[in-house]
Amino acid sequence: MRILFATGNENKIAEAREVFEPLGHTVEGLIIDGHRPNFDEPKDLGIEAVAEAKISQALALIEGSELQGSAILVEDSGIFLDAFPEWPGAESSDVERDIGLEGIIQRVNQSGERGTEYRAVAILSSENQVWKSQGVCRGTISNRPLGSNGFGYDPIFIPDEGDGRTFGELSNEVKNQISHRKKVMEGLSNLLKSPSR
Ligand code: ITT
Repeated sequence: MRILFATGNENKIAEAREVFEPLGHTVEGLIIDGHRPNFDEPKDLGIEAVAEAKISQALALIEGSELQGSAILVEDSGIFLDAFPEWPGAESSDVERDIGLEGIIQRVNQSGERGTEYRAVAILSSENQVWKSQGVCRGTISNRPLGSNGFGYDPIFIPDEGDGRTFGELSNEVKNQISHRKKVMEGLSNLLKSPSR
């Protein structure tokens, strides 16, 4: 299946490829009139609502074009700090921009609670069928940013399933074995393989 991923984040595309390509699918960014489309995101309603909003807008955009009927993938994700329920969540990229990773570490230090998780919701739609999946990756927030691999919060995220290093320090290969994105994309690929399809 040729999957068009409606995202402006190249890292997400690379991570989705790692899961889908070994299964014989291709993944590329959705481009309309030469541009990655921008979507209205109801961030106050959470990542699942944002993913739902992205898929309906993406499907509306390709209706009537030569892309109609293509497999469209969307994903919304964020980091959730145990100390602050549902925060930053769907606002993760805005909060990262506004207070930075140091600002996050400061708040975590003040709270004394270092537990956290990445969550992702992905939706795939093809030929009037829709599949939805969720992925979670538990971890703790480090005392300082370490490493430059990955993106976003990776330099301060120490996955429980790792060896004590941050995702920023671990290779993309290791991240892609245990991350929320790996889990959410694997969930979708399992649904695609299931006999009910
Ligand atoms: P699209 O909406 O265009 O797909 P985006 O980067 O804006 O791309 P989101 O709205 O889903 O993506 O926001 C995800 C944010 O959550 C991202 O910018 C990071 O701040 C954080 N995040 C999610 N997954 C992450 C990961 O694997 N590593 C590091 N940070 C991540």
